[in-house]
Amino acid sequence: MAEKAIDLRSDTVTRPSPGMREAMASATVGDDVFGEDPTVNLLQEVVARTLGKEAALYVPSGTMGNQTCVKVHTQPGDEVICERGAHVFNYETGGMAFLSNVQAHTIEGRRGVITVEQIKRAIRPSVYYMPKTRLICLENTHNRAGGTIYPLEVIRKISECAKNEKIRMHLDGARLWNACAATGVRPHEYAAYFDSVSVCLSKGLGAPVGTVIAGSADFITDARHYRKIFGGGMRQAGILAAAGLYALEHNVGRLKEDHEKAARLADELSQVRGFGIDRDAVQTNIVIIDIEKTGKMPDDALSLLRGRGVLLSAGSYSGLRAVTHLDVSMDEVMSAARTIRELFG
Ligand code: TLP
Repeated sequence: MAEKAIDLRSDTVTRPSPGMREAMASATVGDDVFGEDPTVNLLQEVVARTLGKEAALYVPSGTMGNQTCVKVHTQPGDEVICERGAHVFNYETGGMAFLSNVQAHTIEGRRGVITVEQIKRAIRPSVYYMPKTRLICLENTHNRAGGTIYPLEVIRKISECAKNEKIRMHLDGARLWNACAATGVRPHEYAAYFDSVSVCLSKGLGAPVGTVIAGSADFITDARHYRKIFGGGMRQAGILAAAGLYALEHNVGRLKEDHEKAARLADELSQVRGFGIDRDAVQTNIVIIDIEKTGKMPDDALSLLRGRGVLLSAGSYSGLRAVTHLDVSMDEVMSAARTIRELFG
């Protein structure tokens, strides 16, 4: 393998920069289970304000963020509507069933986007022998669809329908920052249509740990209760929250660079024979490559690439995923593209 691998497996692989580490080392801390960590409190205030919500809560991971929100919104036996490729359904180890005893009602979207018409058809009539449709979870950007952006107008229509039907709305906004960077829509404009929002600091923003969930003050009171039950009550967490504050201050403005890298990578790889790339789905920092026509299995392709110092991850049943982030330069991305073209072209 080459000396330093070019790691495009995920934007979660970034390491804290010297500036971020300094901010962490000098953070003022207290016991956050007592609500006494000033840095955690500040992070929560900043994110609540950014999302236009009354309150926010710092949790260790995106998974805990989503699962805590699902738990607060639902009762056992309820049904949660989400897209078929949703992270909350596919990659959270069955957490909705395990922790909240709810079932998912999945709908196949187009590039991860489900419409209000599809949702209307999925909402259960209120008949005693059917589950109650309690929650709609949307994901923006949509990871598995390739970092695609949810159009604000579609969200508005879904939210109007949800209000009429008294169904709650949750946003898995692990990469909401990318959607905002690409569209110019502000975080609070997206968040306004949701009862709860989960945003990650440890993806494109480069913090080592952390997610913040936001909602009404009452919602966050309940969420704090479940965070503790789920083992997410941390003590001097300000050390970590400081990285989140640093990330919000320094790393939001540069996300467009990651999008440019993904676009260039997609352009290069679209020329490889047998590679299927839905170029219109490359809207932010993720490129999904369907390799079925190359006759190679994803695992074999991944280990071939690994041998040449390029790390990708499995993107879908027949595909690979490349994610750009702040720890890979445009030059490295182009070098990875050359290697991939050499191996498969
Ligand atoms: N996604 C990870 C993997 O789990 C697939 C990645 O490498 O992209 N929501 C979305 C949309 C996510 O993409 C992720 C992480 C999460 C939630 C969960 O976040 P963590 O990993 O912090 O639990």
